[in-house]
Amino acid sequence: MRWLLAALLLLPFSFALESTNFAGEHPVIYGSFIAYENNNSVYVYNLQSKQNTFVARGAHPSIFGYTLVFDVQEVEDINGDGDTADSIVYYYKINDKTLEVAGVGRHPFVFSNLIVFSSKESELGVDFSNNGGLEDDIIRGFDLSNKELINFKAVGDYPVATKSSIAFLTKEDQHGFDLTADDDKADTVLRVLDIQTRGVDNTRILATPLLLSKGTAVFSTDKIYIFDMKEQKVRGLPVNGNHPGVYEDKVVFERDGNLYAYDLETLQAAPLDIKGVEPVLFEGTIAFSSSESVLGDLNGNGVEESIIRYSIEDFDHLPYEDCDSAGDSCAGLNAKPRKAKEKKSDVVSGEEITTPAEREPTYPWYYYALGILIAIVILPPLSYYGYKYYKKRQKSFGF
Ligand SMILES: [Ca+2]
Ligand SMILES: [Ca+2]
Ligand SMILES: [Ca+2]
Ligand SMILES: [Ca+2]
Repeated sequence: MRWLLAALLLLPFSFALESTNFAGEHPVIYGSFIAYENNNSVYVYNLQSKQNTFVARGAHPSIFGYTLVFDVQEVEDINGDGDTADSIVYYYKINDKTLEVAGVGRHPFVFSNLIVFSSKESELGVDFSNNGGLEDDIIRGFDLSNKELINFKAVGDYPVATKSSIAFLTKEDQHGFDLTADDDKADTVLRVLDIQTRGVDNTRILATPLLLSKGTAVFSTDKIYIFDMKEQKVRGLPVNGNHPGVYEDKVVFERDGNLYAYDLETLQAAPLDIKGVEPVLFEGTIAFSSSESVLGDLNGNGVEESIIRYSIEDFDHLPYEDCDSAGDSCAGLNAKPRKAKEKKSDVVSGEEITTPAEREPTYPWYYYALGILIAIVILPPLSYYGYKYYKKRQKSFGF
């Protein structure tokens, strides 16, 4: 009977750590497609067919559905304006293999039918920030449904978008205002534009470029933050890490060359036992890049590169822990949540920052009773087979 239970527990998931064997960096993932950059070119890898496709020269890929967008610095005059000085935003339809120009700009992000990106005032010939110079970055868009360019006229860069709003980073010295009210113009601040009204909200939050999925954005300033696009609220997680990626209630990130998962429901972290950097997540698949300087020649070509790899994980059943005691496998990640209040300078007044340490449980007693009951029934077989699987997996990957 036990083998049957084990089979049933493992049936819905097929775990696998895989290498594409292709060199690359900065992966992004959507569905069964991983797009990435290598040697100033953009590629797309199909996880199902294992087919790797060269798309074009370019960088900074973003993917949604069958639409892949990226930017490229001109070598020849792509937009036909008589110079070779522009950065061009391309969009590529993976199913049709068509490549077209969205406009002059950089750092594109695609969501549904909208591509957002930034353009230099000098590329548009207008001083939108009214500071006498044409050096500033302006948020623009391209509507894929009618092929129209949209100028959102907001000073900023690194936009990400949902159906209703665009979040982006504004440098105070470009905008000309002390957005954080701390008597300097040296900060980079997260602002949010309402696509319908074109109104811009200043969140006063200091941020780095965001990764966004399903309305939740993440960024890291060593400590990891999540930003709710709708509520415009930031929440600091009690872990330190780099390059967080998010999908629904799971966050993945990198620390010291190792990959971790974080559960936003239980507020716990789990090591993935995988060497890699720049993780991104879609459903149960994490894509990342792994250095051969750490793992050896993964693709056996005699050249030391970074290789695009991915792993299909059961993110709901990882060995999550609080990271607050020395015995925890994630102990070193602790961002000392109790000190979060003193770190208010990170997130300026007016913004709510909730740390797990301050959170009160809000469930009625019978949730706990039910939880204990479920634990009594399910935990012994689950931990038995979970541990066996975990050991087996450790063995099979060898690190
Ligand atoms: Ca040109
Ligand atoms: Ca200007
Ligand atoms: Ca300031
Ligand atoms: Ca190699």
